[in-house]
Amino acid sequence: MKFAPFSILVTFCLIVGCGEDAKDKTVLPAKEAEVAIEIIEKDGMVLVPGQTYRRGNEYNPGNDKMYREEAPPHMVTVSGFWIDKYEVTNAKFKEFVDATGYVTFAEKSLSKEEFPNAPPEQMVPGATIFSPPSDDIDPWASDDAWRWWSYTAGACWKSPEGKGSSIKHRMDHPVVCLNANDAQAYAQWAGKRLPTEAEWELAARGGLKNAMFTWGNDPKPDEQWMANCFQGRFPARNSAQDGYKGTAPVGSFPPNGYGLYDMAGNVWEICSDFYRPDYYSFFKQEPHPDPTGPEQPITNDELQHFNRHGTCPMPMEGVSKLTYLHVTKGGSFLCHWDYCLRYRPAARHYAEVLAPTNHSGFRCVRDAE
Ligand SMILES: [Ca+2]
Ligand SMILES: [Ca+2]
Repeated sequence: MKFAPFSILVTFCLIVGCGEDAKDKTVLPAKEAEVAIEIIEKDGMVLVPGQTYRRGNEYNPGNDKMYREEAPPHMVTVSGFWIDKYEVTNAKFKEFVDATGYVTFAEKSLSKEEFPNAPPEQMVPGATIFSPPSDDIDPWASDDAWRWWSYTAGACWKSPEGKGSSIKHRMDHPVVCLNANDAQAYAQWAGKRLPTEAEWELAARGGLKNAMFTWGNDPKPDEQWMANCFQGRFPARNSAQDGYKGTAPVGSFPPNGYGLYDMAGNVWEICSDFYRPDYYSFFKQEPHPDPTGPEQPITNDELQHFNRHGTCPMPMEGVSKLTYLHVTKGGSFLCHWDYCLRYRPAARHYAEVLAPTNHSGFRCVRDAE
């Protein structure tokens, strides 16, 4: 594998699925919300009432559509909160930058302290960008995700594909190429905060109980794509049957039961919790009130272990013993039915503070009074 300054955030979706036409027999029938949901909206945010719900999924090795890190399911209680109706857009993030002069992580040169082994040419500002090969490859043939990701000099929120790219015609698309600290800085400026994983999943479920998707259990009801994801052969052949090869303008797909858009697909959404794949196995008290994630980031030794299961990045040599992974939820325009069926409320993934990418963004929440 070629050297890259970042640890491999993109072992990404190596736990894989079954044939295109397979329907999962273990999926429960979707229950429609038992009570009609009254959508309460204010200032671009929607109120999610406090409640107890079943978070996560059973992991069944015969069920390739649900992944190990989602198990075991457990009951959590979440206090009421307001959540942004849409992912934060480029336009909104620009307002923040214009008002504050904030400089994101991807716009700064890398430090020798953080990347002691990186060659000088890779110490320049940039981000990790989806760069598919020109010909079909077998994504399962190796765990080297650098076959479709590359560290791209000059890539940042306002040039999401690197030098020469622009957001000029994408102001209503979700902002990308940020890390959790950038997202938190925006949230603070906006008088909000990042959601916890428990809040985010509850909001994504949209009032449905145990449904596989934010809209129910049918992957494509009435032959309609319900989320911006990846169709075709991952990673080289993106047929974009849903209309979008990359990000879509926020709100391009139907909302869920709470009136929230893009809680499935478009971009992954960074949460405040640190990520570890075995976090759900720690829950002994049910329902657990307002869980906020592991107290500490994951260590490099733990990453060595979990990486074998494909649910964590490779640890970086010579860097801090801690790796700052934050939970991301909801999947992105790169999630594929066969390859990474993570545009589901229970699905979990991670974003590295040291490795912003062009398929991760965020939205904010605020406590309900
Ligand atoms: Ca798409
Ligand atoms: Ca999303």
